[in-house]
Amino acid sequence: MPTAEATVTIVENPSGYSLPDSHRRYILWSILFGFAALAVGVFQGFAQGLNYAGINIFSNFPGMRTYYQGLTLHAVLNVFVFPFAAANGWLALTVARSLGRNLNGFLLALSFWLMVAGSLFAGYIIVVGKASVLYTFYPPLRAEWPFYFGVVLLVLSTWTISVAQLVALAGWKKEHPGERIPLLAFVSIATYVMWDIASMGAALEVLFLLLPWSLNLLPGSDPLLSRVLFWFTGHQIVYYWLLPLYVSWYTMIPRQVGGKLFSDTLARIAFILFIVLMPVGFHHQYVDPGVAGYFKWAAGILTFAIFFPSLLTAFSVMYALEMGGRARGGKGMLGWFWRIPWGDPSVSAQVLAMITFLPGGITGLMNASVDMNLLIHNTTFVPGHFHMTVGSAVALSYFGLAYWLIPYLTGRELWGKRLALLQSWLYFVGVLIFARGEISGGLLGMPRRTAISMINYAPLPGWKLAGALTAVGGSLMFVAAVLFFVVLAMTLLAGRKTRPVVDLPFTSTVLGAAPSGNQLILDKISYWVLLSLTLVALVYGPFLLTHIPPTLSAPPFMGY
Ligand code: HEM
Ligand SMILES: [Cu+2]
Repeated sequence: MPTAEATVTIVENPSGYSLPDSHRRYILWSILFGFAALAVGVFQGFAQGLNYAGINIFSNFPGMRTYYQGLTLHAVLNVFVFPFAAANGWLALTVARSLGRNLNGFLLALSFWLMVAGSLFAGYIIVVGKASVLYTFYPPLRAEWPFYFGVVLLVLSTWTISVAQLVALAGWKKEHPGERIPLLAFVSIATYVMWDIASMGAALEVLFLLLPWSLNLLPGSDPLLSRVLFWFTGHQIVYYWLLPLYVSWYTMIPRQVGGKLFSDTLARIAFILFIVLMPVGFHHQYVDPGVAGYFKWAAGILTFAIFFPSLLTAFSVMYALEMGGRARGGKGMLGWFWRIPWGDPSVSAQVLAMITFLPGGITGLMNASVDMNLLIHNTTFVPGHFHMTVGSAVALSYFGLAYWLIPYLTGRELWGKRLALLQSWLYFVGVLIFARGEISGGLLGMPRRTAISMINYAPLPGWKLAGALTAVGGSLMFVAAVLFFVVLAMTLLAGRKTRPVVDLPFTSTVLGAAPSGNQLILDKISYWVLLSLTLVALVYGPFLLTHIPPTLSAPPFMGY
């Protein structure tokens, strides 16, 4: 095993960094705000799971008019507000800590309030039943303007954090000419830079097509162009959900399990690939008319390329887990696995999330295959897949992250460690049962986005078992999520005060970054952005050139 120590640290100045209280507060509030959104979202999820077993409880929720209203709320809260707010807090902290340099306090505050305002606008109009357009908001379905306005504010909130990060990086570079960017800052900033490019599609769609349309300033909508712009963002958003947890898996988990990160360079390359391999959104449109086969194949191939950085990640993480397990006495091919610190709820939640991510990733490859996709498109296979990715790899990892991060940010010890452990296992078992139900149902044609408890046609044989498993697994996930919120609330209210606060658990590296030579190019983020934009132009340019100007002729539909 190579033993060369890292030549460049994961963080600048590993000793003595202090986070001003006002910054700490905004970071904490941002993360808590995300969890609060999730708390509301999982109630809807519970109702949706039961729906697939033919049990209708959502009609009894106060103010709930249709199944779609709840489904919109579930997804907007769970995949927009929750991951945006949590990432804003988490990756603001990692950049500040790793550069040893505080982010701009005004921008931190601005980002938080934009998040709150955006959630209020979008949340209000969904709750009053005037924006049941699902989180994909495809025209000609039309929401009232506060929905689109809210979405704009949510995205602006994330861009504000990105600006704050880049300003801090520029300041750091001035004081450290020619030095490598500390790894933790690099991966955190790369995540946001990736998202800055990725969010352009939806930003253009909402600002120039949907928002003016909802204000009756445009004669109609262009469904095809809107879908193309949406999925440009809609694919890559999954990495904006996921990479903040990769930051934890690469730079924190190795330390937490008693191992080390294998290679600084490999980690940087993985994040760079996520920036470069941007334009694959067409793989969500395999069955869309109006998109030529060329685009679909280009997206299909690039999608398989994007699996490569995921394999790099799997390798790095397993290396660290094995190293940690062996250091704790694990022997043989797999004996180390049982020796990683399973008693630490932060570790157990995140490792269980990683395990769930394996079938999550594999089912993703199935979605991405042109021919397989025809079988499973718009069936429950799809939510089966993504509750193992965003619903677990992301959500369950955030639970694990919270188990040390909330004590770090509040100076209060984690309350109910055993409950936290139980919670992570329950969620893990729940999601596997849930996904088994959804996936098997999907293969039998069980439709997603359907109030199946209210249909007036007979379900196909096989849907019954699939639906029951969905409901049982979903209910376990729901209970587990509630337990998480109990642990979180009790930690905030009743956790024992511990001062002094310890540092972030960042890892050291087996193979560190080279301080000079070819590798310096890895840190030139602008090069990778340029490469990414070139690919985007190649894949999306021909479509846009033939499609623009848009045909704004579809009349609005508001049948909810
Ligand atoms: C208690 C845990 C949860 C349960 C029981 C649950 C259940 C469900 C079910 C049954 C559906 C499919 C509804 C349909 O197609 O008609 C669904 C959709 C969805 N869920 Fe969850 N979910 C949970 C947590 C989560 C989490 C943690 C996330 C993300 C972080 C998430 C994100 C989504 C999204 C994006 C959709 C798609 C909505 C759409 O098709 O428009 N869910 N959920
Ligand atoms: Cu995708």
